[in-house]
Amino acid sequence: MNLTLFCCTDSNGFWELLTQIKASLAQTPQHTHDFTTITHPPDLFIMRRLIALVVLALLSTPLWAAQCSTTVEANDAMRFNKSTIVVPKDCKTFSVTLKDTGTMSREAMGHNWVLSHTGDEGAILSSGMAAGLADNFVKPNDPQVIAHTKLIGGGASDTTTFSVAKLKAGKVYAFFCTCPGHAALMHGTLSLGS
Ligand SMILES: [Cu+2]
Repeated sequence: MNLTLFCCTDSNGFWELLTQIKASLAQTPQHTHDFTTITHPPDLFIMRRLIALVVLALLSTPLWAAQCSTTVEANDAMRFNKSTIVVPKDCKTFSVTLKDTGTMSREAMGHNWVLSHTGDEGAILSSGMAAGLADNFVKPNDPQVIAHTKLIGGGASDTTTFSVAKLKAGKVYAFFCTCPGHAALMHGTLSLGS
């Protein structure tokens, strides 16, 4: 079988590969039962070929596609499971899903995920505390907030999506939870990748 591995930038590669696979299968030599020689059992031969085809098909999938979303977990110990996020610059938008893996209620141990310029964090925490639980501890329409999820409790999740055009290369942004007292532990940085 003579298959060509396609460069990952060739979007037609997968279909061309399938065409080659089809042609190759048509040329598969017929195994006859000859009791004087030992040959592969036909089933094993076909199985090996199918496995090889699956591997080749996987190799031709678009591995270059940018990952334009991520999930951040928050827990009852007041922690995020990520401290850095890098946004691929090829993404038009980027989504962050906050997932609360704890069991405590939103009122007792609620968490959100808020993104801002690093210098704006203090003001956002203050105005968020004033806004209160009903507003997810984020001042409504706060221009300093680049993106934010709702405040969620154990078992819940929420997603926020923002335009990557809002991020500048070489700049470091802060993400944090604005539930009062949480940001000291629930804090990380986000930046635009190369
Ligand atoms: Cu929190």
